[in-house]
Amino acid sequence: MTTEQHRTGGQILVDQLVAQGVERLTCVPGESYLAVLDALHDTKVDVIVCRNEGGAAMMADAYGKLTGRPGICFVTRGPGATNASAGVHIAAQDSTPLILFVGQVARDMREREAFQEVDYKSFYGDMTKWVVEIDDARRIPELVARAFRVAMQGRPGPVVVALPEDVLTDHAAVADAPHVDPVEIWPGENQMDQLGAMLETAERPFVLLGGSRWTDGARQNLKAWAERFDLPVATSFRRAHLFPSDHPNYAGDVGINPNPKLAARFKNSDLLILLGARLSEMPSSSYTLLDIPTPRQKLVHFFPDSGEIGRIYQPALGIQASPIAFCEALAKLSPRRNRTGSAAEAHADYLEWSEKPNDLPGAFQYGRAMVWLRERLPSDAIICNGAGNFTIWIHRYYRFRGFGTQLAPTSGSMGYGPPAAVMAKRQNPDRIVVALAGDGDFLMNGQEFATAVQYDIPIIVIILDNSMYGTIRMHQEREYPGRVSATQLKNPDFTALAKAYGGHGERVERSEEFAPAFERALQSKRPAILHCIVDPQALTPTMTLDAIRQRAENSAQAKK
Ligand SMILES: Cc1ncc(C[n+]2csc(CCOP(=O)(O)OP(=O)(O)O)c2C)c(N)n1
Repeated sequence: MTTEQHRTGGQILVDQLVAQGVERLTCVPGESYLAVLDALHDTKVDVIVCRNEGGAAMMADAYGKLTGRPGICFVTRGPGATNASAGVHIAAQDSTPLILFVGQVARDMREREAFQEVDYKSFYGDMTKWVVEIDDARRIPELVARAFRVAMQGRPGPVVVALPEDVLTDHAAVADAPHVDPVEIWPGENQMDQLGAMLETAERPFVLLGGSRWTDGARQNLKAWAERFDLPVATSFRRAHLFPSDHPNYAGDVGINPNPKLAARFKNSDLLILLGARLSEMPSSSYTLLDIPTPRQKLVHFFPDSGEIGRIYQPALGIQASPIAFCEALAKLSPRRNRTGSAAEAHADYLEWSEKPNDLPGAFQYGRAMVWLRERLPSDAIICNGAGNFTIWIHRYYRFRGFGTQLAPTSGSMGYGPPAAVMAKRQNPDRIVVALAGDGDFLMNGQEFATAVQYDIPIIVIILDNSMYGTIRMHQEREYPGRVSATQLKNPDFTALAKAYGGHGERVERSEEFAPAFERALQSKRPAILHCIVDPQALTPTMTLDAIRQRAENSAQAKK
């Protein structure tokens, strides 16, 4: 819609969102952007009002991950903006398109440290792709269209748009900007020929997928290519949904403490193809999997932004291309010799590693619950989580099959699961959406359970309660055995909390209680919490708390 009638800045802004196809957004209201809230009143945009800006921004990140279009989040100035930074940082490290609209003090008050004034360029400058403060209502269409493009184009990421209060109440006559789509970046033909030649001579090729800008179609093309060349394909930390785990070429998840056989296969490859992945600290086992700056194996790095190519690892062949484009180009590559790659062997290693969790101390076996979930949940169920040791079981024992089924921060931020689940279920009301959360993790953004109740969004939150910040306790026991400091938690009764919020709540103390409790949660058709009691000894799938402490004490003793 192009209109040049007089509108308020708030109306112009909301019309730009509608022009960009925004169907829903998240916010915590503030007096700094009332004119936007007023303009939203007359639209069909689904406005999800949240309880904390961190949760609101994480929901927007989840929208960006699910759709590839920017998640939109509105917050007020000052404390609203600083709270939201939790989600903005995730979007930055996870390469998620997101636009955070922030209220700002009126133009004539700037630079006085007016009420809740923040200099957004310096606060957000290092964490985002672009920060802009719109100081003329007539420029809203231009700058909002650019914000969408910047958020999606190249390597996606967050953009912050600051809105001085009086710009939003100003009137202007200005035309709307057109709908924008990110430019696809195509690999050159000679680059694809070079890749083809490298594949012909490679004996131990290995493919690692990661990053954003993927689509189901890109994944299909990639699968067909991997099958033709018999390539083992692994996924990067928290990107497991980029390849079906039940596919015979799937080699597993290169995350924290990967399968040693997978790490060895990775290291011993002679041709390593990174598709969309950055291979940052977590998936590279703290930068030990690949030599820096020159890997021993021939490295081919596809990435949608040339700024990332050769940033850490100097590739033999760098190709700037977006996943849709490069996967389409892969369709043209066919093997010229009969290949007997190592895909089947890699998949067998993966199955062996991920099949059966060990039993650990405690009446509730989290590992068994995870295996039950992987068998019970349909392939399109969406699994969300934040950070903590409880996620190790998800990465290792759950099998992500459908595209877009994993919503988890590669940035390792706690508190992501519940808000991400709210957005995932709002977007996909017919799919099962489960958030797994540690007891510490849940209370980082557990307030968004109220949002699920408010909008009748029946997510299921599974809380793994071991009465501590377990991950940090694990590190503490390794570095300072027996000196427990600031890692113990006294938790609320999460079942009662779920009920107090207006949801369904159940306590699970024994393994056999889990399945029926999950089914009842599903049948309740209400937001639900399953409060699962985990023995503090069950700290990792392979080592108890005591064993970790003992090992650290022994090695300290040996050093004396
Ligand atoms: C926002 C944020 N704050 C702090 C941390 C550091 N941190 C990583 S894991 C963790 C503990 C998680 O505890 P919990 O959720 O109870 O899960 P557990 O490790 O016990 O399974 C902490 C504090 C973080 N990753 N993110």
